[in-house]
This record gives sequence, C-alpha cells and structure tokens, in this order.
Amino acid sequence: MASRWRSHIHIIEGNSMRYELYYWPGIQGRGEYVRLALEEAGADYADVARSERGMAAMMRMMESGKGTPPFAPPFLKVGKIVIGQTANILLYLGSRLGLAPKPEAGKLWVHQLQLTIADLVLEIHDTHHPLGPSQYYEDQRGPAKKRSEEFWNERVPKYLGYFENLSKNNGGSYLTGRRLTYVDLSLFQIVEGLRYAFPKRTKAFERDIPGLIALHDRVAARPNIKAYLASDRRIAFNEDGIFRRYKELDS
Ligand SMILES: N[C@@H](CCC(=O)N[C@@H](CS)C(=O)NCC(=O)O)C(=O)O
Repeated sequence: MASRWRSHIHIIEGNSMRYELYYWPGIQGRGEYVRLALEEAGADYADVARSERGMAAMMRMMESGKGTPPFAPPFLKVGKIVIGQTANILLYLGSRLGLAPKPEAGKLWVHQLQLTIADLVLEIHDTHHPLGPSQYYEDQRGPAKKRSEEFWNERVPKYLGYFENLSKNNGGSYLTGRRLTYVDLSLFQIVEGLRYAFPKRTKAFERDIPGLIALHDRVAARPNIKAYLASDRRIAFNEDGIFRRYKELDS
C-alpha cells in the first residue's frame, strides 16, 4: 500500500504530469527556455497556442482576469495552477523535473541565475527595440545601432564574463556543479541566439568565454536536446523573436 502511494505521488509530481505551455506561435522567444526544460526532461507537454484554437484559449486566459491571470506569455498550466514569468515557471519545473537542486539554498541560487538571464534577455531585446516595443525596428534603427554597440562593448562582457567565471569555479561540467540545471539549458539558448543574431560579433567574442562554449556544446549533445533541435518542434530563429539578425547591428 505504502509503495503504491509513493508511485501515485510520483505520477502527480513527476514527468507523467501533463503540462500545457502557452506561448506565441512562430517564435522561440521566452517560451524557448521553458520548452528546453520540458524537452530535456522528456515531459509530456502541449505547446498549446501553436493551434488556432489554442491561440484563442491563450488570449482568453490572459483577458479573463479570473484566477491568477498572467500578464504575458509564456505561462504554464498544470492541472488548475497557472504560472507566469519564465523564471517562475522554471523554478516550478526545476523541482518537478529534476532540473534544480533540492536544498533551498541551491534552488534559490539557480533561480537567481535565471533571473539574471531574464535581465540579459531584456537587454538583448532592447538592442533592436531601444525605444520600446511599440515602434517598428525600422523606426528606431539609429538608436538600435547605438544600443547594440553599448551592448557588445559593456554588457555582453559583464554578463557573459560573470557566467564564464562561474563555469570555471563550479567543480563540475555544468554551471552549478556536476548536475545539469535549467540554467545550463538557458545559457545554451543564449549562445545559440547570439550566434544567430550577431554572427560576427559572437564569433570574435567566443574566445573570451571558452567555459560557456563548452557548456553550450555539452547541452547540445544531450540526447533529448539533440532530438528536439532536429525536430519540427524547434521553431527556427526569425526576425519576430528576441534574437533578430539585422546585419547593420552586427558590424
Ligand atoms: N518577464 C517576463 C516577460 C514576458 C514578456 O515580455 N513576454 C512577451 C513575449 S516574449 C510578451 O508577450 N509581452 C507582451 C507585453 O509586454 O505587452 C518573462 O520573463 O516571462
């Protein structure tokens, strides 16, 4: 009886749970950090808004104002719980999918790193939209050029230098030690995205971050990630997402 009960708990809390991810269809965006975690863990999930009906459901959930409505995608529905904010979703999934340390201090450390990645993601977005998200890129090209310059001169060295240092002092193959966490998956995505959006600048900078590049390669070689990247579930980078390739910002 006791062991049946234990396996029941596993079904509720483990990979057998059905997860519903809600995110804009057609872009990787911030949804990708969640997808990578779900894919690495082999979790059963639906990328709901990639169907027309799902998209309508996503809009309804945000606009209804009922329950705990998220401000913006991505958000995750698990049973009756609705969780918004990428780092918050990963905090939740990290425990359930074995992608974060169990002790509180370790859990908060990984969450802290993910929040720093969220800050970086916003700064990446602002390279092409420095005047705000409501104006087209074409109407803010000059400021975008200036912002990209600053981003590469000041911010990339500061952010990636920080993560590079951590990767040197971790005592294992992954950022926080011997075990993979969702932060490793997110850093993989940062390197992939920078390579897509700023191929020349990234290539030149990679020699300064050998630890992060090795981490990226280790994540890319993980069987579930490898299979995901080769599948049609992985949306290609494009100029509607966070990482956009505008040649003039890469020189
Ligand atoms: N801090 C939030 C940001 C969420 C966010 O900005 N989502 C974007 C798509 S990537 C969005 O739809 N924003 C709508 C808006 O800001 O009006 C997170 O990390 O999840």
